[in-house]
Amino acid sequence: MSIRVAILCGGLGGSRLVDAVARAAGEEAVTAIGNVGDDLEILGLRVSPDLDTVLYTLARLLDESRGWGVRDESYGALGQAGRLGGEAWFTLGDRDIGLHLVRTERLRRGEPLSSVTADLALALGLRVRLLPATDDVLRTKVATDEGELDFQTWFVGRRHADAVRGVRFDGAEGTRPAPGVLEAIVEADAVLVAPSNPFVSIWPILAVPGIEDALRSASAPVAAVSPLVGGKAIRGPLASMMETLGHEPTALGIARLYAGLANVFVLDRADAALAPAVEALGLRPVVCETVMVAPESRGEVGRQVLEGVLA
Ligand code: FO1
Repeated sequence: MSIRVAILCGGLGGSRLVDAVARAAGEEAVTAIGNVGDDLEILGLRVSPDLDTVLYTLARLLDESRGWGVRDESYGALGQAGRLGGEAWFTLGDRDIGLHLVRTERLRRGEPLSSVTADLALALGLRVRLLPATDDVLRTKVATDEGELDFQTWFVGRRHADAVRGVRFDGAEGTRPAPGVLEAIVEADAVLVAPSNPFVSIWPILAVPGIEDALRSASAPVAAVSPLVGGKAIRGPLASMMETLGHEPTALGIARLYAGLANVFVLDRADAALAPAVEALGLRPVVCETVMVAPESRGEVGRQVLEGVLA
């Protein structure tokens, strides 16, 4: 019988782990549960960056050097919108806009995000199951010294230059897990928390009532993969966020965030010396290869992570 792996994911690190496990165990083995706190409405379009990064990564369409959007893009539509006075600070390529048009139209007709996402995945030829954490509206807000900012205003508009003082998930209390999310967690042979930013990629998933409880009651191992390697994030502002939010910017600092929620912690070989301290937190450490920048490296990382977590 094939295994079933549920992966909580957001952003680039999330999409890479989904790809890694899909390469190692087969796409059908994977249910990816994606963050929607980064979603935005811009130029009348509904954009779901973290879901799209998973779709584009698996469909081999991602611009791997930027880590978002479609490779070999053109920007005719956005250029024209900008010349006509529209918002052009959030870079939407022409092919990407095509996907947003389809999603937006179907959402306006009243279809839930989960069924639209499932159809997009199917149309792209994917066999991974990709679920938004919720079909309801939940938006990440970032507290800074300049006041509270929408996630993408902080991240893209202001290039995440403002120190983060806190994070909040607007609307989370009223949301429900999307269909299939709780079942995927409860029925999995392994639940993985991807090497995504805990504060703005994983916490918004756990903010959906019911998801954290499902993780805590899962009979399968729940394993968090460290997004910090040698004290640095592969990409993005996580290391500086750890500091401004009062946490040690190392894999051990990440392990402390997940203690009590996960029971396994995967850390890179570069951080092997931290394994005893991770164990002292009550997390079983798995030390293996975790860097997945090169697509060709991912199958082996997926294999090592699964082997360690299921041991
Ligand atoms: N990130 C940027 O740094 N600048 C952009 O202009 C930008 C546009 C964009 C368009 C579509 C999409 O799916 C993602 C996009 N991203 C952009 C990335 C994205 O905002 C963030 O990486 C994630 O939300 C963080 O997980």
